[in-house]
Amino acid sequence: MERVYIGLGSNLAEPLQQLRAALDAIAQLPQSRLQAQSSFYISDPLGPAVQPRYVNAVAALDTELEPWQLLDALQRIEQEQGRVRKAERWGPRTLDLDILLFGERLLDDERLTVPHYHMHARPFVLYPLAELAADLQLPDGRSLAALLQACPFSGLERLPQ
Ligand code: A4P
Ligand code: MG
Repeated sequence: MERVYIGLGSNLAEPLQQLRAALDAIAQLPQSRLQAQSSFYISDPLGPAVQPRYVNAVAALDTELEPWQLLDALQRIEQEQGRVRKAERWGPRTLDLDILLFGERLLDDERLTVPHYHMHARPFVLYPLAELAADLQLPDGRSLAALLQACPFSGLERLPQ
């Protein structure tokens, strides 16, 4: 079993329900056990686009799946409930599932970059992650605590459980 952290995000079509449904689907994954989920956090969209606010969360999963199998499974979940997209190109998303960390692995191929390339400076990733693993060390040796110190909580709103 390896410990995986998955980042969840949605800003369309009842984001909270999207994340809850995604967590249910993740809990059903084969050879895997959903161990914990963070609170839900609301934040303004990162990036230039004008779009609704996001709801984000992080899940901790123990799995025997290989990273590429897990990515396939997460993309299936995105498609099943999420990515009913219109023609619009840079629009908001119903569901985004990112593999943040996969055990101690460092991966970089055409499908998968782990640790996720955006996680180090995003409050809506780091703060929910810290709820689940405050003492976490990243495979590159950096501590989550150090990343948090450089990443103010500002703009995040934590929803009550
Ligand atoms: N891919 C590579 N590495 C990974 C990984 N570690 N986990 C590849 C998952 N996928 C990975 O993904 C595109 C490709 O990335 C996949 O086919 C996979 O092979 P995608 O989900 O279709 O694309 P995306 O999510 O639109 O792109 P990206 O760059 O992940 O978007 P971002 O940067 O995550 O932006 N603001 C707030 N407040 N909260 C948010 O959650 N999210 C975004 C999305 C923008 N602003 C936001 C939020
Ligand atoms: Mg993504």
